[in-house]
Amino acid sequence: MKIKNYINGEYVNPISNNWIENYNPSIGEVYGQLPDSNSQDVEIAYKAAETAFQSWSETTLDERSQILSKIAKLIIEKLPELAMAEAKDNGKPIHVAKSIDIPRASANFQFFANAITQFASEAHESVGQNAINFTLRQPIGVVGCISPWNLPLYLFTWKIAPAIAAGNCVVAKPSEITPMTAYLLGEILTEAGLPKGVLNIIHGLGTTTGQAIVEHPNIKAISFTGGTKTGVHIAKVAAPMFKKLSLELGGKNPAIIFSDCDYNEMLQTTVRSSFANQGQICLCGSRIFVEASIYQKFKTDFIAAVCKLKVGSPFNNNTDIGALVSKTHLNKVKSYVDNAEQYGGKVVFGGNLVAVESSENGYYLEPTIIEVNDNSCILNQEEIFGPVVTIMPFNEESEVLAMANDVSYGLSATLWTNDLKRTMRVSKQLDAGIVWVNTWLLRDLRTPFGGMKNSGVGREGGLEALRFFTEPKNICIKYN
Ligand code: TXE
Repeated sequence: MKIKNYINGEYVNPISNNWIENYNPSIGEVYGQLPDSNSQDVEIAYKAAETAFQSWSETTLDERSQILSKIAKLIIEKLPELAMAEAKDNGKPIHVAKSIDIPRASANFQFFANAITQFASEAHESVGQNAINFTLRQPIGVVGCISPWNLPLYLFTWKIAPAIAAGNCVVAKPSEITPMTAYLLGEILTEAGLPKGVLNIIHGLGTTTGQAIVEHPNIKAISFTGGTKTGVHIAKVAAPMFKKLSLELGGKNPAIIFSDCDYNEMLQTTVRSSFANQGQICLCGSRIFVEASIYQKFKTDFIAAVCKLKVGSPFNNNTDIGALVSKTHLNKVKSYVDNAEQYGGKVVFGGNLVAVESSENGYYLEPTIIEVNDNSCILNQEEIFGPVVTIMPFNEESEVLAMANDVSYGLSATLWTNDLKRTMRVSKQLDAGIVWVNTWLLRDLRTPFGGMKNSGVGREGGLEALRFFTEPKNICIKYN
């Protein structure tokens, strides 16, 4: 199975005719190839986007909205095929792809199909000066969207939908580790009648294809989701060209549990916030702080609940934890577990590789709980990004706040308490772009999404995304 680039509305081979192997992580085997695109392919994609821009930027909002809605509908029509492709490419349980990833990809298009019809800008009357100012929000031109492997179609569409809704043309690159659903999206774009060149999907490595997009002098904005190290690199390359940048990077999110919370709901949700998608979500709560008075009970109950999670093939409907995305990633995650003791932690549950029947070479790891007693340890400071969490007791609100914030990241935080005053006090002081109180990953697509500190710059979602993908121009008109 050969994946191709989607440029100017056509599937094409890479110029070099070089290919990269694509793995099925659930069995640890190569099952296809994807283009190893270079800067020439990026240039062709750029040219197609540039050519399409004038006409696309002048389409009516209604027309754009209808095409985006059509894409959303077609994604739902092809849900079984897309979910199967996502599970095979990424290792996630197929029921998760069916109920979360693919519906959300569709929702991203539908949301921005609606949002663009409601997008408005400001006007300012210069009182006493006989002048009126208004802000014209124009599309930027050709923009670059680069996405990661953990939620492949979900995060890819979260960028490209607002970009095209706002009237831009796009050169987009999905992760080379999970290219399949972005490839399949090409057919949907054609079927929905998206004009040629508006969205070009190009495959390849980050260091070549991704780098060529970021380096391209006429691609004027980059929306990136991925690792913090890559984000730092992209920021350095883009800064001298003054590109607009939206960077959604890693997280090391605290889950703070006070004894007055609704215990059962907290327990159930904490299992999910720890291990959903094999723990490979930047929003997972990977540092769990529990008030000392309920710590021992929590530890016992949490272990008992996690013990019930089934590690298995993504294609079994009763699988809770599928395969990790790649061998390299599995090795990275496992090395934290293997070195847990040296890092000051104690594995209290899990930690072993799992040999799944008839998929013995797949990349499976038990959900793992590590008890720590010092927030400054590596296990609490570095993003592990797998089915591994740490647990630790605390005594005081001020103490847990200090620990929650004592980390280089600032993406999200989860707070469990029924005390309203504490909710506000703690939420205001947390270094996080998103705080969930008594819930986790409850998403409203209108809200700003993104992080502080090393978790990135800029916000996606709702009007924030449409503002990012447009250039504000103030027009001042004097009258007598
Ligand atoms: O991500 P990369 P990796 C974290 C997680 C993980 C670590 C590394 O901790 O272990 O990052 O993962 C493209 N110019 N997250 O190495 O490399 C790349 O091709 C332009 C958190 O897999 O950042 C892919 O499309 N693009 C994260 C995308 O960047 C480049 C989700 C992301 O890959 C590039 C994933 C370059 N020089 C990992 N180098 C989250 N925030 O959710 C790479 N890319």
